Amino acid sequence: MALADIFPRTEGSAAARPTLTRTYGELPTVQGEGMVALRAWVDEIAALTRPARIHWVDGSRAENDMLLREMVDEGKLIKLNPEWRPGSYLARSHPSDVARTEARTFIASEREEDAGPTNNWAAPEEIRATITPLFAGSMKGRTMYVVPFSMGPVGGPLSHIGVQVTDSAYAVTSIGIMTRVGTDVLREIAGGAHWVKTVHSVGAPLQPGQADVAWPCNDEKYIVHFPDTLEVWSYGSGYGGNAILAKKCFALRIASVIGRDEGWLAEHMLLIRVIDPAGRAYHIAAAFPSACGKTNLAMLRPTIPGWRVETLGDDIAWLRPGEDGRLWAINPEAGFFGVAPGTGQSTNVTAVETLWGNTIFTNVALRPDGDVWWEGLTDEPPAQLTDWEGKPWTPDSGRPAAHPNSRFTVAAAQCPQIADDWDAPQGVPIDAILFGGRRATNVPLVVEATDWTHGVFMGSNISSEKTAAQEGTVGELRRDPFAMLPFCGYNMADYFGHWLKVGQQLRFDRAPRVFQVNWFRKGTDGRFLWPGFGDNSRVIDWIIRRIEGEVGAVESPIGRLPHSADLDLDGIEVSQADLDELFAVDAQLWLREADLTEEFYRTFDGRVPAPLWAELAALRYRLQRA
Ligand code: OXD
Ligand code: MN
Repeated sequence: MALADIFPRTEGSAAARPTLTRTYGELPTVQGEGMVALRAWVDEIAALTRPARIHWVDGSRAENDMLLREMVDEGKLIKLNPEWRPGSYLARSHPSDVARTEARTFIASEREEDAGPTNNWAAPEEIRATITPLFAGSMKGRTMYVVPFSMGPVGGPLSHIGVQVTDSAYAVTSIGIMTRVGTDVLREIAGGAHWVKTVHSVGAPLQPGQADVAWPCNDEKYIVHFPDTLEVWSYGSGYGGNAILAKKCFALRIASVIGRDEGWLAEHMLLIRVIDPAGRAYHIAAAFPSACGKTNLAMLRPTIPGWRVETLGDDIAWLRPGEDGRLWAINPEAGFFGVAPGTGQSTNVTAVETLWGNTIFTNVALRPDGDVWWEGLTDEPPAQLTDWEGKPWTPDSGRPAAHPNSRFTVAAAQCPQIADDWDAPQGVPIDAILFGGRRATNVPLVVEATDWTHGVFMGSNISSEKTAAQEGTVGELRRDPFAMLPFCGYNMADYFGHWLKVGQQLRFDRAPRVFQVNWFRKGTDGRFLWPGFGDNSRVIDWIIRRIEGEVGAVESPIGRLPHSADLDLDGIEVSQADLDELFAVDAQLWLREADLTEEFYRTFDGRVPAPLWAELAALRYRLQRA
């Protein structure tokens, strides 16, 4: 069935349909001045993209069920066997549309230097002239959905509102999981709340009578951010961050710009509450580049008796200095859009339990019994599967059954260890910030920054080995400052400066303590030195005892290290030799890292703040004397 036939009762047959855009269903009854501007904008986008009809999304369960049912009827979703996976669906994308496309992602700030050397810059007028003809008529034959959404609880003091227009029902149902969608948001808009404009088209108009495909998209892709007017325009892709514009486009790239102007931070961070055996609660925000275990840490099950972790968020945190001098954080999202491969019973049992039902899977493999599978879900693969491209698969096929970037989309509330108050509007006060990467060499298991500025210096230096083949070669690191390299909406050097400014808003004795962690250090024999996963709670235990002043630390040229006797290693075998290697600081190698930092800072044409250059000089001074 063509999408144009979705609503035959109200719209008449496709052949009889006039070319004029019609509105489907209830026009929102919400009144207020803000609605006038919203309607005018929706009309403007419709006049450009020429959809067959407009659907104002109300966020109701009935509406969601209807969209899912229709996508199943159209062959766009496969309904999974409800006996194994109730309320769950599998989508298979076009093989050319499987990930965020960083090379096609642009920051169109008025001035090139405001995008900085780590972003693709485009002149706003030029890129508008390029993409406007692409959007012209791009929704023909399709429904244009208008999705009002809130990042953070609706009306909350740290929350922000956006509206996405999209011609993808798959995007609508994903946004429905990842954000708060619906009429409450319209009421905020009607009342005058500011909202961010986001426009999405898969770029696959349908001619009258033309059959639709399972995953419409276009070979040409543009994901364009206009930070000066707070807009996002995304064309050609239906996948993840390219299509759920609330996530990376709004909650990180655009929000980082809003945060710069308003004095807060939009970060690529998980958020957890850690509860010690005495019942004391601490909040930790942690930034790791993609594929470094953020979701695993967000859903940690401590191996030390008496400790508990409650999940607050797994990907994005918005942090704002409070009047009390502490840093307060919310997770602006309402769901998890996690990478499936590597998520399994032994690595992240909480995630596996979260996915019991009501989940949209994309590009994972299908089992003959109508359930899903991906590499790492179980140790033994099933004997037979249908792979992510719909082809028969056996363990001998010699290729992965699930795409390496296959995903699950599921409501945060479904996580068995979600904090009861995970969507409290005021958020939680942060006690510690962790920066991590995947480093086989050099970076110790944990290092504490001496103060906020040193912590910002550490954050600006996060890096990860690109592949296993390159591990151990200092020169072949991918720098990913604050894990924000693909997500910072403005010049990263200015962003470092903004971090320093936010620090000045905090009371010196209430600012979060900053730590660098590395679960991935290897010995000279290539073995991981640290067991990781649930045992990372042992590092968190040390961090919390540092915060409480219960343990001392060893001063090193790169920061404060644990006395190895202070790490709780009860119940695990880590030899003294491995511990020594885990915390070894090789001054020569660190001096080479310092050279790389200098090289990196120099790419910003003098914009890196002086206090960070001073940190670099001090680091070199300490290393030369080590
Ligand atoms: C994500 C990412 O999808 O970081 O969260 O790529
Ligand atoms: Mn992420």
